[in-house]
Amino acid sequence: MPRTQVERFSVSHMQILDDDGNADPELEPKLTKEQLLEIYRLMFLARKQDQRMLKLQRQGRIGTFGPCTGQEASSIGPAYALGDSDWLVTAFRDLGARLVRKEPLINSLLFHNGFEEGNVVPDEAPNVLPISIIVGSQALHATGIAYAMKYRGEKAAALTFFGDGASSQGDVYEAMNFAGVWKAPVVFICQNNQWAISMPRSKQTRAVTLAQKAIAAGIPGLQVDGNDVLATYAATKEALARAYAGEGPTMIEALTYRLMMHTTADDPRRYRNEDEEKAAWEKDPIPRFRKYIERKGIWDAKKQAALEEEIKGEVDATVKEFESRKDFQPEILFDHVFGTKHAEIEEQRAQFLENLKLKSAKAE
Ligand SMILES: Cc1ncc(C[n+]2csc(CCOP(=O)(O)OP(=O)(O)O)c2C)c(N)n1
Ligand SMILES: [Mg+2]
Repeated sequence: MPRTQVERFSVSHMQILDDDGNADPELEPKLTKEQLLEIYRLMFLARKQDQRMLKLQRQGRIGTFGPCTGQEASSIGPAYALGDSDWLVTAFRDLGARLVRKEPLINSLLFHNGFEEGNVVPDEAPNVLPISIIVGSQALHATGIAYAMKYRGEKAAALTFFGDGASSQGDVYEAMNFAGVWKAPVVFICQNNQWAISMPRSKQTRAVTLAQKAIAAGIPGLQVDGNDVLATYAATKEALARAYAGEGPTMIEALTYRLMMHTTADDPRRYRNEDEEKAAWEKDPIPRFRKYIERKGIWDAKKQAALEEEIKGEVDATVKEFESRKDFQPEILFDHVFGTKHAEIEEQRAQFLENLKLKSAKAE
């Protein structure tokens, strides 16, 4: 019997802004001047907070964290596409996305100093899950949330981020596969930043793209220029429209680069060369988007100077507030496990508080 072709697949790539900040007029999303400036501000704020956190960590004033520098477009564009009823489910390098959803800036300092308060998302930050450190697990949470929303008949979606390394985890495939089967309204964003700690993309998988992993799950997959905030926004908007219409999940591979170290406990000079980093800095998403808004005539050097001043003030004030806080409650981690009180959790809380007392008595 001759072999017959039963299916054919392809993966497309989308880019809207070129390296010089020129947009393709046919693909350019319809964002107002205010929205464009808000996106730029958020990108700039995430960058400045990241830089400050690196200094604070080096001075021993906060703990380990994973810098997001270079990934502002792949994190902020998708989050900016969300509606208020949608959920954001992130890993540990998504400060930008969390700021879009109005998580207070101080949470990043609290969380990365080990205070559980940094995990508490206030009511004004709509539908944001705590940071997930377990690589890839958050994809399952997003599918679960999306399935629940579908079950309840809510017209909303869940957006989740994971890395190139996480794309090799079973959790991520299982999340995409189940979301496909259930037609759950999820948008999966794979931030392919070329590195998983010291593991380069070339050794991660022989797959030519990561977007093609969607094919095995039977869901649409697309690759976008992850340093082009218009492309990450537009691709996510499209995926969300499909999700709201009951057409199920989408996976987007956003090509970007981790410009800094994996975390502050890592030294990338031991495993990658400076030429590669230099080339990646040339593709920094922030100057590229700045050129775009300058070309539009809505941004200039004077506005930039004012923004830098304003953001410096905001970051300074946040650090000051963080360092003056003394009212931490280590046991609040037991407060949000279930929606209602649970006997076993309360028992654990009592034990935990008892142990804390013993520890501090020993220390005295
Ligand atoms: C299940 C699990 N395995 C290992 C780790 C340790 N770890 C933390 S980040 C990381 C690499 C993640 O790479 P990637 O998914 O590409 O995300 P990136 O750090 O580049 O944002 C590893 C192995 C972990 N946190 N969880
Ligand atoms: Mg990575």
